Amino acid sequence: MISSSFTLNEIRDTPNALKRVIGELPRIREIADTIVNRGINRLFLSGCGSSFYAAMTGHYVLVDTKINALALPSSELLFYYTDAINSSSAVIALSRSGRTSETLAALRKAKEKGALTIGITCSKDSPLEREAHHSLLLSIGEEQSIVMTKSFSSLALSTILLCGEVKRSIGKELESNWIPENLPLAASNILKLENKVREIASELLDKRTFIFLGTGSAYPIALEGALKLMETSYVVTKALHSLEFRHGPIAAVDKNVGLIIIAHKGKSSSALINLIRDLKAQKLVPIVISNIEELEKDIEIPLDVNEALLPPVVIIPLQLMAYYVSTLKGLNPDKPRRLSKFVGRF
Ligand code: F1P
Repeated sequence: MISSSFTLNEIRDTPNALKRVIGELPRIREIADTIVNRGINRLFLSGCGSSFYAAMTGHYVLVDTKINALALPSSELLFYYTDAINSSSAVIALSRSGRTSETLAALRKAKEKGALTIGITCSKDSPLEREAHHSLLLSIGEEQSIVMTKSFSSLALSTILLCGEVKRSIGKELESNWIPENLPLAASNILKLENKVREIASELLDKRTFIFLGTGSAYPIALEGALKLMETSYVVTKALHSLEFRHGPIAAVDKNVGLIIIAHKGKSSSALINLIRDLKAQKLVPIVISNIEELEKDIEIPLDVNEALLPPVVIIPLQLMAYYVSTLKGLNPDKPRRLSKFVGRF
C-alpha cells in the first residue's frame, strides 16, 4: 500500500475547497444576473468525464423554472446540438484544466452561434478561462490527482450555486432548506468516516462489477462514483436511475456484483425506502449511502439540506471507497493506467 497519496490528501481537503467556492458567491451572482438580463431561455451545461457529471448536478436546480436547462457531454453538444444554439442560449462549460479538447470546441462553436458562454475552471489563464465571455475561476489549490476529487465537488457546487442564483434572479424564491453554508462542515464530518469506508472497501475486493443507483441529484453522483471506481480500480461499473434497476439489470446481479445505492432525502424518499426493502426481501444487500432517517445506512450523510445541494458532499465517501478498493488491491490511484489529467485532442 502507498504511504502518502496526493489523491487521498486532496479528498481530505474538500471542506476547504467548498469554503472557497462559497466565497465566490458574489461573482456567481454577477454571472447569474448576466444570464438573466440577456433573456436566456436555454442553458446548456457541459463538460467531459467528471466535469460532465458536475455539470449535470446544476440541471436539477432549474427544472421548475421557465429556463430549459440541459446537461450534455461537450462532444454531444458539439456534434448534435449546435443547431439548437442561438443568441438566446447560454453555454456553461466546466473543465478542471480548462484545456479539454471537446469542451473548448463546443465553447468556440457556441460563441460562433451567438450564445453567451460561461467557463468554470480551476485553471488560471487556461484557454477556457480566456475564451469564455465570463469565467469563474475556482482557486482551490493545484490538484495533483489525475482523477478528479475536490475539483469535482467544487465544480459541482459552483454550478449548483450558479443555477440557484439564476433561479433567484428570475424572481423564484429559493427553498428555505437551500443552505450551502452547511456543506463544508458536513464534508468534514463525512471525512471522519474514512475508517468505516475503508472497512466497507475491504469487503468489496472480490467483486468484479459494481452497480451504482441514484435518483435526481444522486444520479450524477452514482455516475461519478462509478467512474471513480473504474478509473482507480479497473473494475467494470454501471450507474442507473434507482428504479430503473428493477427493469432488467436486477437479473444480472449475483455475489460477484457490488450494489451501491445513493439515496438523497427528498422527492423520491418513499420510493427508495420501498425499493431497498424489496431488494432485501430478495436477499440483495445493497450498500446504502443516505440521509433518509427511516433507512438503515452503511454510510450516513450528516446533512439535511435541499437535495439539489447534496452532491458535492455525498461524493466524498464514494471517492474514499474508490481510493481504498484501489490501494487494498495493491494498485496506485495516484497513477491510474492510461489516464492523463485531461484529453487535449479528438
Ligand atoms: C476532464 C477529464 C477528467 C478525467 C480524465 C480526463 O478534464 O475527463 O474528468 O478524470 O482525467 O479528463 P477537465 O476538462 O475537467 O480538465
